[in-house]
Amino acid sequence: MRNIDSYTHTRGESVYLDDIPLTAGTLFGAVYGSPVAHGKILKLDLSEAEAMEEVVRIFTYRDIPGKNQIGGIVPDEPLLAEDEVHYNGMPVALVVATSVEAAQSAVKKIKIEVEQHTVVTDPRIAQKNGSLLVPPRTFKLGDTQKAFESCAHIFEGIAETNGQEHLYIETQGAYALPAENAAIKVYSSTQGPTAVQRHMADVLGIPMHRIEVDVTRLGGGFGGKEDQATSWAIFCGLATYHLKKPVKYCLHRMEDMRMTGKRNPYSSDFKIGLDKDLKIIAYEVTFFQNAGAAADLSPAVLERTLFHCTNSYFVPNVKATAYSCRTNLPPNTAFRGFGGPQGMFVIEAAIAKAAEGLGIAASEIQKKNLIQTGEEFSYGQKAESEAIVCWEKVQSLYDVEKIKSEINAFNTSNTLYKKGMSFMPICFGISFTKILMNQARALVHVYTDGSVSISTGAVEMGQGVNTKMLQVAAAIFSISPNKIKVNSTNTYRIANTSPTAASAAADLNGKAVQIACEKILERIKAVAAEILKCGSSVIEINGEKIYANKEVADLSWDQLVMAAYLKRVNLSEHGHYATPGIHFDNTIEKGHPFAYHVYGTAITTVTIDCLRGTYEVDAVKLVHDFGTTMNAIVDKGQIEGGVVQGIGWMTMEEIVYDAEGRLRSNALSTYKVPDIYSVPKELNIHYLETLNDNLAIFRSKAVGEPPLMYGIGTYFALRNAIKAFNPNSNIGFFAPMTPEKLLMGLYSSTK
Ligand code: MTE
Ligand code: LUZ
Ligand code: MOS
Repeated sequence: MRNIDSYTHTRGESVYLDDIPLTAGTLFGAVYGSPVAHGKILKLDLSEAEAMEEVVRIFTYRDIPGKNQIGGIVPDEPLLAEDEVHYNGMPVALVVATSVEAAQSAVKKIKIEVEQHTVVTDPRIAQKNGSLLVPPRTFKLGDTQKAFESCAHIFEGIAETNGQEHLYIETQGAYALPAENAAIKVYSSTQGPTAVQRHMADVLGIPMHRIEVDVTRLGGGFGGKEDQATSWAIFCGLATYHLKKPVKYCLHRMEDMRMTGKRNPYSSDFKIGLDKDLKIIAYEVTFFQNAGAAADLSPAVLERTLFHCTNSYFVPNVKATAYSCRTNLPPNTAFRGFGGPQGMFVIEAAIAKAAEGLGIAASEIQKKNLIQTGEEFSYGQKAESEAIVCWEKVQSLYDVEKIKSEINAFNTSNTLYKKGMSFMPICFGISFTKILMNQARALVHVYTDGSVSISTGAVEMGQGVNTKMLQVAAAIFSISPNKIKVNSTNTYRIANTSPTAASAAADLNGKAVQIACEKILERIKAVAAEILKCGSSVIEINGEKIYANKEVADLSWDQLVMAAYLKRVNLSEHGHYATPGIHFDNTIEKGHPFAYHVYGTAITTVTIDCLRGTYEVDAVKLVHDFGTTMNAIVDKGQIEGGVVQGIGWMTMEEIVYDAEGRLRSNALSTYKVPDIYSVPKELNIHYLETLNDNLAIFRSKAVGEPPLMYGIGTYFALRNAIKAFNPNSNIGFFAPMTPEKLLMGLYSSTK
């Protein structure tokens, strides 16, 4: 089934925040962000801005009626700076004016005096200074120290990954409207409607039931709106609270890039030990996460880095330590993969280093260490593994031997162009690592004409979750999708939602829809049994027709629904689902945190131009573990988008902050994202259908985040191409592999 939004998307009729018709009297907000990254505010001069005729009011922290606090995991983030600033762009004041232009120009008239303090942008320096957001964490399995003694080969090194700008097409924004009895309705471009509601209630000092958050869809979120949509909504809410007027604020792209956090950059130390048969015996890793100036979601991101630090390999002795380091950058945050990709890059670097040291292909080590069913991850969960199946399927399906010999032939006959290839196995755990977040609710109404409406806590952001919700209801009731409508995500209809994140929205909300539909169906079937004078158990509904004892009855779905209504049967249901069987004890860092894992393997081939340092991705060919996909088209879109986003992170997207903590890559002219030319010339996806039971909705495994990690393969394919040109290149493991870095790598030498 096609994405239900495709019709309105292609006609330009889909409604995003900025498409909501404005109510008369709407005012416009703009935030004044600190011009320096660290210091003490000595003086804030608003006078010139306030004197502007179009300026209605300028708010500072003094205008906050409740708590000046929006920290989610750690309460360490004020909505508006009080007497200190901790990053360039940190909100200091909110201007509200009669037009967008006036608000923006008033912001430019605000003056500030700041006593500047030392700016730290490097997580290793922050760690040395003892500047951590939360205490460090260590995951341990076996005894690495002892194991290293018996290793035939040991390799050590450093690996670094940079951040990544979310670059959702729709920037952050919100629109707040006053409602009666001092309530506020907020349209917000957020993945977490409840987070907006809860934090706004705290900041305004009012109960949550007075705040209605409504989300139709996002023009992309990618994690950037899991936590960081909140402040913009509260700014609008704060102004509405005081002025009793509708207030809207959609960020300009450059404001968004400057003021919001990105994927957490990491710098890491690794040490890997192998035996003579290339089995990885021991792995030690220390992660220095660049968290930025406040915790935001970074401690949770850090946790997932630890969970995925051995990727899809079984390593019997692991010691992984992670530091969440406070720096003077905007608080970094969730981004597709949520720390997983950062952890996986490091073990892939370790394996590449070992392979180069031993003069073999990395795949020799990779394939020998793939995790098997029953083997244990460092956090105690036993694998139900598809790692080897995916790996072997890739070999046979895509004729890897032929690809290898073609690359060798190409590299022998070309001096200024080289090709490289890599294998990238992935393994990603599905569930929020915070157990309590793994719950969801859905509200299903069947109307008297037989049509159905669904509301859930899931937010549509392009990933097609609404289409999947609709499919669930259509399948359970066995009615046409045309009879069903999925509504906006609204905190008055669905309460206490977890954010749409962790790739788990379709599973959690889909199961809640299933539960609600099944309950209604049971009641409707009882009515059919009464009408047809038979037992409920012999009633079946199929394609809107009612069957009793396999015989079609003279009763349609629509008629049956009406009959149920006339009998005063409840045609609505509120379903609740909580993932069973998951647990984690962080005092010992062991448990069973994930409902299941998603596996896959990609082969990537690239060609590099050894004069210019430019490159092309020739092909990404992959085998992906879908369980049993419930929507092959939607899932294909997720894989394609994820792969290209991963390639962008690994090759061209380069976030640059200067020593003063100022973002230099602050526009699309200075920050390169993948475009149509960056898409691999060939992208083959094989749907591995696995029949094992799992906790996914209709056994269709979560697909949102995992494919991003295939992009890591491009980095290593490029590296192999460099080595084909210059085996002595001393290029390290520093992503992204920009053309500049690649060119330097080609002509560098260890000798
Ligand atoms: N796909 C699109 N088109 N837009 C997005 O913003 N976000 C990704 C992924 N795919 C995203 C996307 C991220 S970060 C997550 S966690 C999942 O979608 C969330 O949706 P799901 O739980 O329904 O998979
Ligand atoms: N968000 C979150 C996530 O709060 N917890 C998670 O475990 C997670 N995982 C992936 C993406 N977002
Ligand atoms: Mo996705 S990083 O869980 O929003």
